[in-house]
Amino acid sequence: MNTVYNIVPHTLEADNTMSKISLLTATLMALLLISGLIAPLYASNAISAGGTNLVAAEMGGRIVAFSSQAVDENGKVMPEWQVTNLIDGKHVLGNYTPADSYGWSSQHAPSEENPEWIVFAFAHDQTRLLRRIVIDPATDDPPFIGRWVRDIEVQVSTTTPEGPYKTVGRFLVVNKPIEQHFDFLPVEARYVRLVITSNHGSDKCVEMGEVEIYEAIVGDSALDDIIVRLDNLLQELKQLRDFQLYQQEQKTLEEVTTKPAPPASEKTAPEGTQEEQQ
Ligand SMILES: [Ca+2]
Repeated sequence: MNTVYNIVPHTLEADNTMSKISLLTATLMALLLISGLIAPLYASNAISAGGTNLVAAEMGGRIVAFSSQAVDENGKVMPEWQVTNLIDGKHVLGNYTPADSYGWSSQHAPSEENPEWIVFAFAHDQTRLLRRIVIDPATDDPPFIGRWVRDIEVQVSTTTPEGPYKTVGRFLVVNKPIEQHFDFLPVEARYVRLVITSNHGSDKCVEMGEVEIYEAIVGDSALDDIIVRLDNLLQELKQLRDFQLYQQEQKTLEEVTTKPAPPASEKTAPEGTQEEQQ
C-alpha cells in the first residue's frame, strides 16, 4: 500500500513537469514562427521613440548605483561633478556651464577590464519598453583633453539593479558637444546599466554631461504591440530554460556529492583484524 501512496504524488509531479515542458516547447515554436515577422517591422520604423526622458530627475528617474564619482584631495564628493548631474536636465552649452553642474566625472579612466558604469531606474521602479538612449558628452572640460565618453554598452535588467543584465547595444560617442541618439530594438527594462569602456584618450577620468532614455512607441496596431511583447517573452523563456538546466545540474551535483561513503568498518575491519592477529 505504501508503494501506491508514493506513486501518486510522483506521477502528478511528472505530469505537471511534462505539461510545463510541452507548453514551453509549443510557445517557443510559435515564437520562432512569429519572429520572422519582427525584422521587417523594425526595418519599417514602425516603432519610434517617445518624447519623455524617463530618467530625468524631474520625471522621477534615479541613479541607483554607479562605479565612481570625482572626489577632492580630502576624499569629499565635488557636487559640481557628482553623478546625479547626469539626470539634472542641465547642459554645458558653448561657453556656458551651469554653476552647480559641470557634468559627471569618474575617479579613474575606464578600460575594457575596468569599465566605469551607472545604473538608472525609472519612477517607482517601473518596467518600461525602451527604444533610445541619448548621450550629451559635453562637460566643463574641453573636448581636446580627451576625458569625454567614447565607447558605451547599454545593458538592461527586468529584475534587480544587480542584474542579471543583457546587452542591447554597443555605441561610439563622438568627441563633439552635441546630443547623440542611439536606438536599439525595443526591450523591456526596469534598470538600465550604462557601461563605459573608454574615453577619448585621457588617463585621468571619463566625463559626460547628460544621459536621457526614451520609451518605445509601437504605432497604433495592437498586433505590432503583441509581436514586440512576444519577442521579449522569448528572451524570458530562454532565461527560464537556462535556470531550469542550472537547477538540474545543481541537483545532479548534490546527488553525486552526498552519495554515502562505504561503511567505515569495510575499510578498517581487515586492518583491525590484522592487528588483533598480531
Ligand atoms: Ca547635466
